[in-house]
Amino acid sequence: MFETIVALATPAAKSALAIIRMSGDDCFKVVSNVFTKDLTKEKEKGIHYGFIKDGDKNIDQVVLLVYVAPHSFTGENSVEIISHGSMLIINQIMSVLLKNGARMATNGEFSSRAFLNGKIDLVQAEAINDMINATTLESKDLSMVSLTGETSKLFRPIKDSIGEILSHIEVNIDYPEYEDIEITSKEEILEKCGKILEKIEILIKDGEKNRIYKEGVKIAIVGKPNVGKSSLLNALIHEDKAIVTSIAGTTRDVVEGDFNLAGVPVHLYDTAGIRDSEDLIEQIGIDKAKKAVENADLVLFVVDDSGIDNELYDLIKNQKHIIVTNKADIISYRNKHDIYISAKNNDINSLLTKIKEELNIGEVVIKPTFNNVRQLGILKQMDFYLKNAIKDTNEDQPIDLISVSIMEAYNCALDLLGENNKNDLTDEIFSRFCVGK
Ligand SMILES: Nc1nc2c(ncn2[C@@H]2O[C@H](COP(=O)(O)OP(=O)(O)O)[C@@H](O)[C@H]2O)c(=O)[nH]1
Ligand SMILES: [Mg+2]
Repeated sequence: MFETIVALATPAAKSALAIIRMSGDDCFKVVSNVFTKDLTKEKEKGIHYGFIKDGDKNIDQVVLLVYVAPHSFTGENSVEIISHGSMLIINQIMSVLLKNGARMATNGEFSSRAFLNGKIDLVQAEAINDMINATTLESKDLSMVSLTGETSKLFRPIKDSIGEILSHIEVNIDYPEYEDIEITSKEEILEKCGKILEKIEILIKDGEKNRIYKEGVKIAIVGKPNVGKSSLLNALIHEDKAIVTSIAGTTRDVVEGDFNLAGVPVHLYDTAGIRDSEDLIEQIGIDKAKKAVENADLVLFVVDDSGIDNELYDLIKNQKHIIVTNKADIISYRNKHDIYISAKNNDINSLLTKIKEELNIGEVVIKPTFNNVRQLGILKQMDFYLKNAIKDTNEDQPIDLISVSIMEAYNCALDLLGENNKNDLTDEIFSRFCVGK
């Protein structure tokens, strides 16, 4: 029995129309309490026009989209109320629905129900959330592939073949007197586990390549005061976000900005010139800058013709970094292998190319991949357990020990698609979704 849940699916802001979404066993009954027609008696479910009422009072003129289970996103009876997009109206409709038996949906509860009712698997559910949160087209397109179920389809045969090995091993354990079965099985285990491992490793490799489009990268800009760090941030994000002056110490706080680098969402941190300072406010900025640098995937170490600050360079030299010489427009000499830019003149293409090279950003290949942290983590665990199984088999360990590792790999496979302990696992995942999705 699923309670009837309700949420606003469109932004809580003034707009032409708003969509209030409902789902649950008693959904039609709840809506009928507040609608001009009794939906439970209507033969045609589809689209209905009428008024939402609080008692005798009309609240708004609306259109209802009525979905009958299992033909809805959640797999339950569902209604979408299309109302006028005023917050006053939306709040009134919501409160009259709550008064009549619905309750507010929690984050991701609609998707969670679709999952629990078997309409989508966990990878598809995650894809919906990833798609809503995508900030580049490439990242959205990658999620779209998973949303259609392509990614899960790719993985199911792998899961099934692990299950098959397990059932063969069961025969060996249950009938140990047939010694020749065990000998063939050992070879079989090695061959089959080897093949599966190969496939898993390809999935990990592809996923790692695409992960960057989902997660994005963090780049910190570091350098002495006045070398042009803020100018570089502004040039990269095409916006005058950080204040640029010729006064050293202008940037006190870390200024952040985003841009799209060939489909990869890049998050930039323009740091305060890191130097010893008596000024308390500046010192706080410097501490924050150091933190941003530690967390960065790449550091742009900006210099001008005043040379390198070695103390500062020591701070970042063990991290992935690029030394960038700025103010190329007023510097006449050139060292062959260095990167020269002019942030002020937006002449930064050589740096963009170098960043792509350092972070391995090429053309995105849109194909089914497991590319979020959870999915890749599980694939890596599977890789570990299968390698264990192969090692134990090679060392002639007892078959029941080998089967423990294979069983672990199988459990991981179930986790990946969300077929294990549905309830515990998903609460955590769906809580990251928006309300109304
Ligand atoms: N000639 C020249 N001046 C620049 C360039 N980039 C920045 N500047 C100047 O250098 C000064 C310091 O720039 P700013 O971006 O505030 O440096 P920050 O302290 O490192 O953030 C400003 O006067 C900028 O106009 C550049 O590419 N060429
Ligand atoms: Mg600055």
